[in-house]
Amino acid sequence: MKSCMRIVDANLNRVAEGIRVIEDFFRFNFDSENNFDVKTFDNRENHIKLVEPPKLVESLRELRHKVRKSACGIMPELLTTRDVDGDIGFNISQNSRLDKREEGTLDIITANFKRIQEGIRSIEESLKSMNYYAAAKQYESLRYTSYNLEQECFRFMEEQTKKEQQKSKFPVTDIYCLTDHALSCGRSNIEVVNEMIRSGIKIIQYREKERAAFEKYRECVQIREMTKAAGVTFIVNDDVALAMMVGADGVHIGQSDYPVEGVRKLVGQDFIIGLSTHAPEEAVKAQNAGVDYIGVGPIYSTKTKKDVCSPVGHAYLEYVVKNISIPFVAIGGIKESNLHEITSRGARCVAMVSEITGAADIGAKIESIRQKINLSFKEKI
Ligand code: TZP
Ligand code: MG
Repeated sequence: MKSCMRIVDANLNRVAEGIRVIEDFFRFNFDSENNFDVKTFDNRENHIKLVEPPKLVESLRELRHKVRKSACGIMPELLTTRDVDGDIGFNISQNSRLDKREEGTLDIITANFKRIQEGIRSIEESLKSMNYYAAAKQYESLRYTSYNLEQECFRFMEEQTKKEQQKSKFPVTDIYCLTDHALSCGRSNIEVVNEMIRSGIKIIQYREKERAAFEKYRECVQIREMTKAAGVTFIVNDDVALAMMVGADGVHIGQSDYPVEGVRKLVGQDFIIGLSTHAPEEAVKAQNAGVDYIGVGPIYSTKTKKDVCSPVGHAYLEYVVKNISIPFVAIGGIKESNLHEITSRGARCVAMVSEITGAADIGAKIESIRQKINLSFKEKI
């Protein structure tokens, strides 16, 4: 009896604390209407009416109160049997790292819902063994409430993530392709771009150093048509005017080009601006200046870019993965053979020039790289 009371007491605290963690998350992350778009919460595809954060917080709060209240009949016994110092679980928990969370709030929400459900189940069983059958049934019903709430919270989070991804002008994708006629084994940029699009590439940059302006313009007009028809994001390297003239989606500039603030004035808010960066200070500055994505590199030495600085190595990539929240692409000397060194460090999007434009079979190369990237993400999960 005493041990069952201790189990109920410990689990009441565990469950209420678990609820509080989730409650606080929804309360403080979505504390104003600016942080979530109420109008979009009608998920028409699945005919599910999404529950908004204020209502979720209210329901969580109600559940927490019921968890506490349903045990008020045995509260005196619970407190007299409590023996924190005698709990062998404390030392075990202090010495374990099983509760270490991956970064990200989803992990915290998941773990705490599991804590709530497991805790309630434990309360139910102990109450039953002490013959508090009616109370056990009350807890059973609270456990079912928590299953529903878990689903509602996750639906909301999923929708929120989708919205955020849509807000970002940079596509969620794995490979960022660039052109380079000199490294395309005699194929034209148009042929190469065509292969890239056929292989499902979602973002392509026109990068051509050795061409006259008019020739570049002609190619870009054609690539714009092709990418538009395929729903592929089209970026032009270096030349803001050319990017705007051909109606590209964005421009990619370097550290010694016109400053981001100036370019933004020209291109407007809806245009993508990408910026090459080589060091933490440049990444932070780029993020603050409102660029839409950064290039991170050159990771390795490369012959493709002539005016290139020394390789930045893995340390800078690791810095960006950890500290920068805007999209980024790793670039410079990346091949299928060293790809794993990049993706295993958390890079989601990899930019390659020669490895893809120079491949005998561009489609097969992309497919093979893509498979390796997918495998690497699965390893991380
Ligand atoms: N910016 C930094 S390195 C680089 C650019 C455009 C060239 C990358 O080419 P490759 O062939 O993938 O090494
Ligand atoms: Mg440049």
